[in-house]
Amino acid sequence: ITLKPFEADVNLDTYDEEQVRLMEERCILVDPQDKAYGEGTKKACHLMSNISSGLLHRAFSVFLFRPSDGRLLLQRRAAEKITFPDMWTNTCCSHPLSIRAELVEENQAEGVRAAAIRKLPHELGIPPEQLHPDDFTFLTRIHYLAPSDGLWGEHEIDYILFSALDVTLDLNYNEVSDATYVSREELEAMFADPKNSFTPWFRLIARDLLFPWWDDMLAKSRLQGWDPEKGL
Ligand code: DMA
Ligand code: MN
Repeated sequence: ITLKPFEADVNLDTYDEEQVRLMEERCILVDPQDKAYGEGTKKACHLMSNISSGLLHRAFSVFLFRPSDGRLLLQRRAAEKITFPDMWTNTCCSHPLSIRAELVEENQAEGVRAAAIRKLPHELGIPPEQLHPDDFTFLTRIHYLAPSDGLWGEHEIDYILFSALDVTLDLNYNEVSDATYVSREELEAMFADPKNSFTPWFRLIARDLLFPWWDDMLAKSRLQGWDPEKGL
């Protein structure tokens, strides 16, 4: 047999059929300076054998807050997910694909914001008409590596997007088993309970970045007059 570059001969038969299909998506390969240089399948990008050789791709993490009370929307990843199943995490994470609309780096990461608007309906069933690119603020990028199990892991330049937006939910249970809005105190109580497990990137962002931004947002007169365009 001949293997495509980076493809390992990994048997996916034991995994969920739909999640295996999604492993054929084309992710954007980047260097550590986030310069895009090519594409690789989602499967190739998430194999630890490739990650250990330095393979890195572009991703995004959405943090969506409810304007009425400033609570953050969390999701619990479905048992069907191949990487990091059953873990609680931020509102929505995925990858911009190697397609023209999602490769656009200008205009405050336009391509990544387009990818977020594609995935929020897919994972959480948010009607697309409730989502507009201008409602998402690109805050920063983080570079991180985290193993999931022996075989799979993450190695990404992750774009962090914030939004304060009223949405309706209709969960895709192949992606998400539960979703809940939490205050800062409720999130800290969840972190303190050993029965809950969390994705490594959400723990990292919560530890280093989330709370000051969240506090800032709440402080700006309980979200009144907060303008996502102006950032935080
Ligand atoms: C990948 O998320 C992105 C980050 C920031 C870890 P994911 O595994 O939920 O991707 P997808 O929803 O496309 O499976
Ligand atoms: Mn990834």
